[in-house]
Amino acid sequence: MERTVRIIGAPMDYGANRRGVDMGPSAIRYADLADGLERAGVDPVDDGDLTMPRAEERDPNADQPSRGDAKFLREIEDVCKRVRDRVATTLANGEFPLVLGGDHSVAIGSLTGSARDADLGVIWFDAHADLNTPETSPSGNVHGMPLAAALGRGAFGETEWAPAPRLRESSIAYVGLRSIDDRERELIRESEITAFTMADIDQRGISAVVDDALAVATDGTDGVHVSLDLDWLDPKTAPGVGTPVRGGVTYREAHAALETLSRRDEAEGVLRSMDVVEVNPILDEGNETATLAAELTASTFGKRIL
Ligand code: B3U
Ligand code: MN
Ligand code: MN
Repeated sequence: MERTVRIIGAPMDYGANRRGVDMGPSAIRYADLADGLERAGVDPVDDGDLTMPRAEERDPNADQPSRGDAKFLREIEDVCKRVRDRVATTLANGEFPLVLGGDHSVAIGSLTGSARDADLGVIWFDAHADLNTPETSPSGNVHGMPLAAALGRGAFGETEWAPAPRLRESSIAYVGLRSIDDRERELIRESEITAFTMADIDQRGISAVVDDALAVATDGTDGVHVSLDLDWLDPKTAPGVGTPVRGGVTYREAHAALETLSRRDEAEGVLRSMDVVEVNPILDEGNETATLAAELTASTFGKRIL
């Protein structure tokens, strides 16, 4: 039986420092996502977009955490709870949830939903570590905090909605880090998270690194969540992102990484949920970043050259 992939659009930009990522779901759909998924051999079902007020209509500081700074926290909580419930329901129905962001704070919803009824492994493809808490964040932007939120770190630990019930640090692997804040560096070192930086990819090659990330995320877990932040790629290949950082993975490395996941999934069914985030069509050139996002997603579900 074909696998059903349920597309959940979350056009939210409350967590980013620049407007525009709210158009990400439209741009990725426009780039033939559904067609790519069909070619990959899965059955895409589009749930449409969650509705949410525009950021301009809201006060970013209406609801502040118990400590530190986190903008639009009330709005992000509202969206992430809905993403969480959609993701959990999709999984309960035996389908695969694919969340389209939106800024990376939607991952709080994907992670809490996917880790509701399963011990969850995570592979985090990103230039950034997204491990700031409201107390350590240099910006107050929640897209720099989703992993900390899902781990219940700092002020997030006092909320009922942010911590993911069955997510352990030791089941999380970063791939491709290259922009880490000083405080985050300490947090990563003190944590049990496994971090593969761009230097690891340079030295060992992308496939070996992804194999190791898979080993971390599958060890003692029931399934793996893939979080794909498009700023993981080099800005020459993916210019349409809010916070580009030079020195990212190439087009070929990105495809090789996701095909490595796909091959393992084909053999053992390890993948459970995915989000694709931080596509900013305003900053893009000819929708190329959204097109790349759609292609990489198709690769993850098994689309091959031959
Ligand atoms: N670490 C910085 C910058 C950042 C994180 N994620 C993105 N940018 N996209 C922060 O603001 O937390
Ligand atoms: Mn991110
Ligand atoms: Mn990033």
